[in-house]
Amino acid sequence: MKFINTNLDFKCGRWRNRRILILCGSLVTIVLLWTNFYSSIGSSTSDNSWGVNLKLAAGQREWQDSRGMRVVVGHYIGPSVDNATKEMMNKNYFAPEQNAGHDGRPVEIAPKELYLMRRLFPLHRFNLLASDRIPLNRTLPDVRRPACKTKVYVDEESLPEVSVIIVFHNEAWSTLLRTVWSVVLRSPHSLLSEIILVDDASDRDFLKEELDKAVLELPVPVHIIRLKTRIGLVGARLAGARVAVAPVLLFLDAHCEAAPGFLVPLLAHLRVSPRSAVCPIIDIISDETLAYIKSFELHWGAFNWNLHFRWYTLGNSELQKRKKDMTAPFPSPAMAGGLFAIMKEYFFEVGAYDEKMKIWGGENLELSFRLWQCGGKVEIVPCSHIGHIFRKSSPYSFPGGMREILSTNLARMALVWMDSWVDFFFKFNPEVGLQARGQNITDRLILREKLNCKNFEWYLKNVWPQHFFPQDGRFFGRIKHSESEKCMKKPVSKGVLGQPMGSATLGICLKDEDLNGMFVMTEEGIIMTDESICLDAPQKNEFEGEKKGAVKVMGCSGYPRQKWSYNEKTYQLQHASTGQCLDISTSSDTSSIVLRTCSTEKSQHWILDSVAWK
Ligand code: UD2
Ligand code: MN
Repeated sequence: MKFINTNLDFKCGRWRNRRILILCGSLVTIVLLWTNFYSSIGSSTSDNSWGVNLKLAAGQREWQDSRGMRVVVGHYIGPSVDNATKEMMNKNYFAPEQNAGHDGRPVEIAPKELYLMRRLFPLHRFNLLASDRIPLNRTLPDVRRPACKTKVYVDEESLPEVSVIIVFHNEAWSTLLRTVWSVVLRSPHSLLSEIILVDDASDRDFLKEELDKAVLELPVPVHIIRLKTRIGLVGARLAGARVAVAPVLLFLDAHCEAAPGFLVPLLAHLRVSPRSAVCPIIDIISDETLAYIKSFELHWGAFNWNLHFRWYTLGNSELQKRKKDMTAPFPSPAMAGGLFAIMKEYFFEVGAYDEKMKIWGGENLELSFRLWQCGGKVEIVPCSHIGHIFRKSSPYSFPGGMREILSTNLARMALVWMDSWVDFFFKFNPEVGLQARGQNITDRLILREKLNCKNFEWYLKNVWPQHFFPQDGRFFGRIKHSESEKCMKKPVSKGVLGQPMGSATLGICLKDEDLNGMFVMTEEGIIMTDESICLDAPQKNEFEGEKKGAVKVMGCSGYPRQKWSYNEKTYQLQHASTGQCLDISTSSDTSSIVLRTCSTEKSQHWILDSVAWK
């Protein structure tokens, strides 16, 4: 797996590390772990935050990455605001200090204020005290690649204008208004028609008249739409989109900060690619310190077997394509969901959103599948950067129950777009399958028909050929070591991307309904499993010393060292680039998997034990 050098410089020291970003500053050390961000439905083993820190909170799990760095991944514990009084919730704590958070730097909280900081944190599940110190117009580092800074866009003045749509439910004053100000301060005003704020039935006092007054100070038209009852982000975004006057819609979460030069590259790309949802690189605003942190650029968005959104490193073939022009927009199988621009006319033509998706979740994959399958695209524009506060848990309520809502949204999306793979999804996530019963998806199926959309098999094959889902012609099931009757097992420790990584080992064979025990073998001989991890062994010339013959499980790269072939007669699994066979190590008690010269030894017998996936 390849990691990029992110060259962070926050003035308090320079750190270059290929695998982790360590942010200096007195308060925290942050290990960035790009993972998914929403709850694993029905599973307590979910790992689902975007940004990660080192403090363990209730309901969080912890792993060591392969270098022993501790990483913590939270999950959606919401709802509720722990012990917050009504008075606390309704108070606006905004009290900016001139240079706080200047240039995207972390905010330091004095020891005597730590108590207050901790009291306020649960209100929004980010450091409200820090956010409320930072002026609305703080400066940010220009994190773009040098080639992006000098890139010339033809006919910039004649780009289509944009309506920016920001939906919120009980957002903090400082983050909401900093989102708005960052857009205003960093956009050419000739291209910015309006900003539409859609209040999804917030109940905080300061989001009423006080907000009405505050937006009057802005030098561009800002409209506020107030929804009477809470409907969730899909309904709220639609309410904004319907009244937008500009040809382009730009959706943003309510806790973003647009970075220098973010707008023109998005609009310029829509001009050449009008049937596309174009996404910026989403940088990280730390939930602990509010520092602005440049994020990885060599990733694209997709999802795992449980349909949780994930960032994965680009494989070798995509990297080669991107290397030709690192400023060029590139396709992505899926979008994160919150930050994208799209032509208004096309957005409605392609079916906008599924209005029956309530509150939060699932709409990002639904839109991504629909775009790709119905002749459109999802693309990432690497010259556009916008920061977002990634939280480890959701601060607001999910009326009707979080699991029910998420399961319903995901079930609707899968039923409409995923064809045979809906069976795979429901089979291994029965609680989502349960929620699928009684869903009326007729409207969406008519839309799919009307738009003459392609099927999910086409999507997987063409948009995401590196996918690790089962499909016809691929083996799916357990890989069993015949002599010991044990099965190949995924390592529990996680690497920087949140993907399991480490030595390949054997463990007890898991049941048919347990996805953790399943592997896929492709026709090309790649042995892979959930989270885009592959069975990997070094090339011959790398075989030296103690690591001799070590077989690992790590991020799929597309390199020959991850190719294997299975001989049905001899039961051997042979490594393509070394010609050696998969065996187990007798010296260790953990039954690790190794490569050895192929022989007639029974310890080299493996059974590909198929499990039905649909
Ligand atoms: C991500 C997306 C988010 C959305 C979500 C899946 C990014 C950066 N964020 O989660 O946009 O696609 O995945 O649904 O890609 N909100 C309402 N009403 C509600 C709930 C939320 O208006 O009932 C607002 C909320 O105030 C925020 C936006 O919707 O401005 C997104 O919610 P989030 O920030 O909790 O979602 P996030 O970033 O975890
Ligand atoms: Mn968000």
